[in-house]
Amino acid sequence: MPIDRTLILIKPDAVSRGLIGEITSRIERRGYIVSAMKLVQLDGERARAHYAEHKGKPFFADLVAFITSAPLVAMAVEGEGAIAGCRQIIGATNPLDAAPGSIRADLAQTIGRNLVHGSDGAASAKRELDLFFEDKDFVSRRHDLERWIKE
Ligand code: IDP
Ligand code: MG
Repeated sequence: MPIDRTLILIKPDAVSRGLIGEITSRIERRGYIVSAMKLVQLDGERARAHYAEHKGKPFFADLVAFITSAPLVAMAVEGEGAIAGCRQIIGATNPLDAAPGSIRADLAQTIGRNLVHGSDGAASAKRELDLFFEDKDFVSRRHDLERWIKE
């Protein structure tokens, strides 16, 4: 299993509900490592780039309006299988379909306010991380990562 690096966004609904700690905690307790992190409010251009795959869908305009409406937390998360693992922690897109114990099942009600974004594959993770972080933003946490994986 490779060491993945994935982009997690704690979306504006979660930030305004005071869930930065709750969501980060669930990811850290799984053993994944935060290697870059920032609080930022997106402009439309970066929001449209981030959600480019959804351009043309009926919810696209609302999605861009929402994700730019208030600050979000962006973080790079690393760990063995972390792309799929974070998607599991986050749960299915619609909270009503999400597995109990996942963030969306436990803390969200609707698809439009589902609290968290996690990259869905290696290519999208790289593309999305590049929208939020430069090389100099990443801090090596190799020793922490090795400890979690060995134990
Ligand atoms: P994901 O966040 O689980 O990867 P995607 O299909 O990539 O889900 O959709 C991106 C985001 O767009 C979702 O998290 C959700 O907030 C929003 N979204 C997706 N489908 C719908 C929909 O049918 N109606 C409203 N919003 C949607
Ligand atoms: Mg997605």
